[in-house]
Amino acid sequence: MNIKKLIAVLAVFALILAACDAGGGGDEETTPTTAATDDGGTDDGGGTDDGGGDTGAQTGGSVLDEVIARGTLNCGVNETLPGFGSKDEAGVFVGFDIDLCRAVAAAVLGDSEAVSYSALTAAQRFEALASGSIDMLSRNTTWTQSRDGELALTFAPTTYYDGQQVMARAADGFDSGSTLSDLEGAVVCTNAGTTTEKNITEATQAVGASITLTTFEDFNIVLQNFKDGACDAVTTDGSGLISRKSTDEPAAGDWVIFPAVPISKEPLGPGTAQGDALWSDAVRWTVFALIIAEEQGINSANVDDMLANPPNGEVERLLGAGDEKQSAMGLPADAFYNVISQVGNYGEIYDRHLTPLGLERGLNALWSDGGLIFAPPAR
Ligand SMILES: N[C@@H](CCC(=O)N[C@@H](CS)C(=O)NCC(=O)O)C(=O)O
Repeated sequence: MNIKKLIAVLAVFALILAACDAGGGGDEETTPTTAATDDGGTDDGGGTDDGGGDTGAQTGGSVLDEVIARGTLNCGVNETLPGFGSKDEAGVFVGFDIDLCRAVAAAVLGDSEAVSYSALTAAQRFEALASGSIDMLSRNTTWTQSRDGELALTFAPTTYYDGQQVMARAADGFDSGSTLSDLEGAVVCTNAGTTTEKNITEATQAVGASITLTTFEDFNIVLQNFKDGACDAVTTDGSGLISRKSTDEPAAGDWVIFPAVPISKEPLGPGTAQGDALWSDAVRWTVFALIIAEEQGINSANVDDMLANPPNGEVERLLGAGDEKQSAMGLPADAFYNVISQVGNYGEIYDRHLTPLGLERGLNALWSDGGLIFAPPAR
């Protein structure tokens, strides 16, 4: 373990103690630490470095080297969120966030199956990253300032733009037009260690509604309490509510999601431990490659044709031919060919896991279709 990782681990333990003292288990209300060992501002998702061997932050080797030497990517994921991260009947991890782990393994190792998954609750996820027990986190995690700073993460580009909503029972008089004011006197439940806890407290206070907020570590327990009637409402990312409504609602129409306009911004995406620019660039550019592939119309079915007859220079470079840019990042030249052929492009991943839940592209459409999904050029 290099010195930066050690500092980060100690800082996270201090944060966990502080959170326990506060009795909330949340990560947002902790005190600043000196853990930040950033690489100079490349974690803005905007790609301010040139990808040309930005190894200045490395002192004891990059996680990129560790993953290559190990031959397996350790990825921290969710197992309770169908569509994003869960296990299928055969016990295999599947979902949108799972495919992001698979894409990074394909880019770095040439094998999307070379992933060892760790199922983590929200409260466990940041310690797992700081301790080095996982190489990357891909678990419906919101990019926030305190997670960048106090918790020393580096976020990859946002892969799903979300917002927090509330779900309650139609039988209690709630409908899709309900507002936060209608929660007056309600017991509202969510899981600990999330952005959700603070958002709902601030948002209900702002409209003068008095609620009782109850948190549990595991979202399964949150839902069980909701089903048992101990919670009048549950709140989390809108996508999480839609996911669990699709699997847990007793009968169609029993549960309603409101308010119509989400109460927060929840940009979700993968994260890595701060201070390892080479590794965070590898994860970042894997996400960008998924997006550029969709922009360019490259998918898992036509990628061989695209490589044989690239329609333009960007496709040629992205797939590892011509003046490719992957080698200068410590990746194989064909890293993104492997990603697209084995996992597909961003739109394929979205359609495979999220479209079946009824989640429309909306904000998560490509920028060229009026959405927010954008990547810098592969040049
Ligand atoms: N995006 C929010 C919330 C993430 C979160 O943990 N959401 C819940 C509800 S969708 C969840 O994934 N629960 C699964 C679990 O607790 O295992 C954050 O990063 O704090």
